[in-house]
Amino acid sequence: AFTPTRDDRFSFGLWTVGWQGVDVFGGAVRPPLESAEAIHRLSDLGAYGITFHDNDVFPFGADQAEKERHLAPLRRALEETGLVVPMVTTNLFSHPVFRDGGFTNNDRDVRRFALRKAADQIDLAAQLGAQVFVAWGGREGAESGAAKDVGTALSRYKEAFDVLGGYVREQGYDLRFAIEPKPNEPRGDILLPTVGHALAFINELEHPEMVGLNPEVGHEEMASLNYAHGLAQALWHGKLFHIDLNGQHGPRYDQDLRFGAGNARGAFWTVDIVENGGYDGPRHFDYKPPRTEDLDGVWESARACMRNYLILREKVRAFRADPEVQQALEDARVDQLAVPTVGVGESLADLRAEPFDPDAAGRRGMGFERLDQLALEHLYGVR
Ligand code: 3MF
Ligand code: MG
Ligand code: MG
Ligand code: MG
Repeated sequence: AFTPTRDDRFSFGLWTVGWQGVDVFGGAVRPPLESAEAIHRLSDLGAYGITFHDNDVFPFGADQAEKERHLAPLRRALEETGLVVPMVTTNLFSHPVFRDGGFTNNDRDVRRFALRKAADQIDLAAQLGAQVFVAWGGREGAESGAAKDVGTALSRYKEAFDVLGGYVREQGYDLRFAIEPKPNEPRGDILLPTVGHALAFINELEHPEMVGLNPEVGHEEMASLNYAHGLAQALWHGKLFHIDLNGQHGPRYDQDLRFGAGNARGAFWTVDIVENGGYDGPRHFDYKPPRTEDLDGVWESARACMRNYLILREKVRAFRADPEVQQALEDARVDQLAVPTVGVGESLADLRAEPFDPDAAGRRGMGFERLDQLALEHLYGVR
């Protein structure tokens, strides 16, 4: 029952299953994974797409011929499997040249290089039919105070999106940008740390309609924020262009657990908003198979991301279809929130003239505990 099909539109970053386990305390625990192999395995498991950074596929500094040598097997695997590439992104964080970031590096020559590197990857995105270009500015930030003039850095950040957006328009590419917020790691503090910061930033761009968000579960939860609420607000602004699904236990390092592990209750509400909130993009996983795992464990965890999503989708559907839940929603007056507070033709004068007994209204309970218990019982599998 919980076997994914292409219609479920599950996608994975090549850097997820391809992560060799290099972390700050130790080196690789797994061999490198060829992109063609990853594509075939993910296809067999039921995914419909893959995503990648430029340097997940070809080395930093590769010339056109070397790029093509690495892209050829990827293109072939895509053809053989029918997998698509809904999103690509640029690595502006691994090479030492990006030690102080790309688009907001204090060094102007590095910023110019970062723009060229991103533009090259935009061309590839268009060639592969990707519709979303993710920008995770992991090295855009600081560890200390005076080192980064934040306002000026935001001006350069804006400049980057304006220039790259202009390029996409000039070329006539069907491509939109999605900013991926993260509060910290690898920088002590990263610019555009949350969904809210990024939403406000987008309003200052030359073409705000071209730029939206790619929120990640773990990144919002690292900031103790509610991911499902972040998605809901991004949707409300028409800005949910892409998502990074994974698992996280509270505010600590970026755990990148498989989806459904970590905050399971949060995952339930995440699936609820993804399924019912009007999002129609890929269900994209950005997780890391833990370092404990060999390659079998890698595929087990990739399978589990999709399986957990489908399990939760079934639970969410059962929750929404449950007549007792529908009654509890009504008792909780959730539907009444949709009624405008001031009626058509009314003014504040009408509200001022209205009789109201706050003490009586203050005695009304909201019934939310009953409603939430029903949700938990669906999640815990007893309903
Ligand atoms: C880091 C991330 C990134 C981004 C990726 C763009 C390496 O915490 O989440 O993964 O998701 O750069 O998609
Ligand atoms: Mg991440
Ligand atoms: Mg993460
Ligand atoms: Mg991510």
